[in-house]
Amino acid sequence: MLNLKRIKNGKENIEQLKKLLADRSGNNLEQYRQTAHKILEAVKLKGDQAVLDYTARFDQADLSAAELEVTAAEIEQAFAEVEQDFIAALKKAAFNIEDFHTEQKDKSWQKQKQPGIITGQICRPLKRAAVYVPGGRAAYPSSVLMTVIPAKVAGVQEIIMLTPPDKNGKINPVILAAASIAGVDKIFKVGGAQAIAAAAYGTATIPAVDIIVGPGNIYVSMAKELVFGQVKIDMIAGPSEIMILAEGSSNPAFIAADLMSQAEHDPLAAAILVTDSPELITEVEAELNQQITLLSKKEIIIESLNNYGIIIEVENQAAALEMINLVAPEHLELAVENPFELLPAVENAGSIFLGEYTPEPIGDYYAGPNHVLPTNSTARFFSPLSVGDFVKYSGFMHYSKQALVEASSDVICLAEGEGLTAHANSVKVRSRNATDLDRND
Ligand code: HSO
Ligand code: ZN
Repeated sequence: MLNLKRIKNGKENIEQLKKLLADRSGNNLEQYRQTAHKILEAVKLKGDQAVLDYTARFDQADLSAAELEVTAAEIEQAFAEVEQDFIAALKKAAFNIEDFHTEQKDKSWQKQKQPGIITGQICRPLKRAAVYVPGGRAAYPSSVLMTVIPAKVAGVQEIIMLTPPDKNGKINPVILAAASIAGVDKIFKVGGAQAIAAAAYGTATIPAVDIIVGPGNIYVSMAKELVFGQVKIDMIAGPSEIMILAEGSSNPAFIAADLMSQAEHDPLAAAILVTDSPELITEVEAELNQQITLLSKKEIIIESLNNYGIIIEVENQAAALEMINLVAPEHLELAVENPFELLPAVENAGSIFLGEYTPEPIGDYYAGPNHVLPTNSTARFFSPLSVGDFVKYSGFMHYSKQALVEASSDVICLAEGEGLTAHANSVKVRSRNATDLDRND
């Protein structure tokens, strides 16, 4: 039933594999981009009215502007509808995520390089952030925690959430509960490109923000790309990926289970095993076929594994690590006995899971590191969502009169070298005045 692709160590095979993974995002995006553009323009022009019209058309929810914002009563009602155990688990996860992200906080600093010269950097939170939460199948309360908590830790003053309503104008109660636990300030019932437009440009009801984060469908992704520059955005996430490095002594049941844990997200998700043990490969394949019978998302997993399930057989661990760095997977499990020994050799991976008892889902939900991660080989240069995404920096400097005089000949030389005599003059008028230093120093 399951038929994963088998490839052998070799650069040309890896290039082919990377192409297979990259092609998952599809090539014909132009028509989505155009639709997103049309929606952005309409919301820019007509504000709330356009938001309400699109919500009626795409979500079949008839709302007035006054009904766009979720009320305190609706949140209270949501808590009443969600299981107590689920709330308690969300709170524990939120605690771990906050604890982890607190370590990421950056500080402002200044230093006196020499008498009369101070340089420094101010780190400030962005004022307003919007977190997008998709509706339907991909509405994950864990993603609410992962996107809101870093903003909170950064000190963002106002965090709004945007999420599409169902046709009765309701929001999934677990999403509301997670938003409240994470500390969202306002929640608006709007989804799709119209939500991104509202947050980028602002409407009478929805405030314009400085950054929009969170995954969404293709229209949301296109809209985010189009408003980039008007506001900041996080990366555009593609279908999920997991890569597992295993050895002969690894437990095949664990590996099969973890490959399928990511495959269940999306028929386009990719699951890759890399190992130097042919015996393990046979055992993992047997486990996959056995375990799948028990899983509720069988169809998705089968489609995903048959198209993007890949087993790479390598000669040794060094070759496996080379493959990993070439693929730059979103999630990497080092399901080996001494994972910490291999860690320094991992250059490209979004999130790394060390040891057989650290399955990927512990990171999806609970351990603390962020699960909004770079996909599609972009872990080569992108990072997980972090507190750093919600802050900005200003540099600053101070020169005393004497320090400026001392630097003046260099600066004048550089300015004149660029042909910018007004720049040179701005230094000259001061150093000329300052030659009589004992006057007021
Ligand atoms: N593995 C997904 C995140 C997620 N998993 C949410 C379960 N819920 C992308 O990192
Ligand atoms: Zn997941």
